[in-house]
Amino acid sequence: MAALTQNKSILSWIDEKVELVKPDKIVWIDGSEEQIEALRKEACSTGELIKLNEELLPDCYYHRTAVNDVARVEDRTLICSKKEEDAGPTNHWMDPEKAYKMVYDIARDSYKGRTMYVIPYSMGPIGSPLAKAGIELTDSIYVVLNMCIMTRVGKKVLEVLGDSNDWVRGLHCKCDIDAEKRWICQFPEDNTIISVNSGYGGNVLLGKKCFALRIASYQGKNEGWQAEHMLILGIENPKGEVKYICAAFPSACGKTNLAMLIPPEGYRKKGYKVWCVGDDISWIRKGKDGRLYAINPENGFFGVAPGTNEKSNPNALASTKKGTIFTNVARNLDDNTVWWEGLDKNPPVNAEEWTGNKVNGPEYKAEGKNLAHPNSRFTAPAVNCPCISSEFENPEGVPISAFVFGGRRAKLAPLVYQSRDWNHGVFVGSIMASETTAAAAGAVGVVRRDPMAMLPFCGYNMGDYWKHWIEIGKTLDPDKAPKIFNVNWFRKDDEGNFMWPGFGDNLRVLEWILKRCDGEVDAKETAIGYIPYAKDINIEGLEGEVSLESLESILDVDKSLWANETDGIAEFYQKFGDKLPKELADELDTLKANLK
Ligand code: GTP
Ligand code: SPV
Ligand code: MN
Repeated sequence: MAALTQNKSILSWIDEKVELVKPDKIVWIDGSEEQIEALRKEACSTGELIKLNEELLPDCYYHRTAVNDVARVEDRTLICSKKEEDAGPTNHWMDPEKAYKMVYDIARDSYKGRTMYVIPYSMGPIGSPLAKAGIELTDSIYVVLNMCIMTRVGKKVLEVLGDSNDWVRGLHCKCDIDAEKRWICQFPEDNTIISVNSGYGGNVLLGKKCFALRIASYQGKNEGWQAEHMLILGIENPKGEVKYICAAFPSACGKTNLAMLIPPEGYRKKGYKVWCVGDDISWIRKGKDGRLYAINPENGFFGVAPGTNEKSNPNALASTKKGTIFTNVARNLDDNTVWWEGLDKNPPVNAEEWTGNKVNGPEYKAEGKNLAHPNSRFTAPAVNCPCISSEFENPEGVPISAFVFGGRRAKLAPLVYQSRDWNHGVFVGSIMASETTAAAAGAVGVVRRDPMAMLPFCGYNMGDYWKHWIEIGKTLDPDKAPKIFNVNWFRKDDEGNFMWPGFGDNLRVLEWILKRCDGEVDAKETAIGYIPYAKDINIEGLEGEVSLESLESILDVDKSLWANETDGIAEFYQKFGDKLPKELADELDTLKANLK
């Protein structure tokens, strides 16, 4: 098939890779509906995809990954900078020369008998000053179809790119899905990503975590902008004014849910609305007016299925009703639809669990087993979302009023607190910790440090990344800089129950955050920052779920627990040696002094 571009840097790079992997043929993805439809048909004919009920779920497909390949693999995800120090103590590093040799040896000849798909894609609205292009080569139709939902794909991307060399190289080879030979390598200094032996989302949709976070965070450091693991939502008040918040939570800790929340009834009646700009990644840059602006570089949602239902996230559920690919959920064989834990209380009787075995759903559940994998996902077009923001395609992005950090902490972290200023806010982000989830392979529920929710996604030394945050702050007029907060929807009581209802009710906390940004409400100064007075969080309509006393207890700052925490922070900080910005060391000293 003829190439879709004359760009020499692209053509010569593809030639090299063709020589390496030896495909039978090459197909350029032009972004046309006809081509996409033909690929869906082909994938169905080989069993790679299963077409779902056309009436109930039009244009929706089902896919299963290998059972050993259901999540990101952090210990096989490498940052291959020339110097180990540039990857830093929180990344797995390999010398680039050694890494290229290792993955090329695995990739060599691996496309024999297969097709090479060339996907030109844009992260961000095509032509936006904040957007960037990439080319992904893959031997998987599933990857092509997911990329066509998650990014802007096709000819137009190449037209806008022209002869430029500023694009990210991505080579994905399924190989044999051998977990022992699975590697996800980022070469930030070469704008290159190579992924072998996986077929799971974050490992193979190279525009997402690999480019839009790992490579882009490195680019942002050099070019004066930021790539963050943050959702973007707009909150419209009854006067019709919209303010935007970016929030960073670790994987499977509530970004998609917060980004699309439905306001509680009392708020809806007053005229509050929430608009979703993005659910996972933000690219952020200072605008002409001196404020920070964010775009969502993605074009779809790769969301966690379990727990998504009509009550928790109706907008996400609605987004999955057409043109969606479901991965590793369960199938209802009676009507050829999908099911997952937390969708409803009726697991299908005639079911196929996520690995493909036919089971009786209710009986299977009674044995305590899951029908869907805990990290099963939907890939849904952003345009499907009923609350998608009118600014979603705005090439300039939206102005940010607040940054919110948050994690899953059963104890310690209060429902919400505000930092004293920018540098203290950077400190608050840097000391984030959260219980691990099924989004990455490994143990679940273990508390680990996850600064800015970027632990698995920062493409360079985290100490330099913190410095970059501090430097950005210096360029901002304090009146225009976003205010920085921390939230925790996951505090538990001694019986292990969540103390805060979460989901739509999180708007009650966001309202306090916006009031703080506008200087409309007082707060209590504590050792860790500003905490709301309980009376200032609106709990009207939450009768029976949250009392003023229980609210007070989730807002509580336990000094002895926090004193313990400072030991953990100090130990973590120590890993960074002289890469730790002095500003953060000073903030830690201040916190310790405040806790005395
Ligand atoms: P990634 O796509 O992996 O980056 O995840 P995410 O941060 O978008 O997480 P998501 O919104 O998909 O939520 C993950 C899980 O957290 C789901 O099972 C949700 O039901 C649960 N969850 C989300 N928000 C809340 C909340 O406010 N309270 C509680 N208790 N659970 C929540
Ligand atoms: C995450 O794990 O944070 C995700 C899913 O958003 S993945 O694309 O697999 O990274
Ligand atoms: Mn994510």
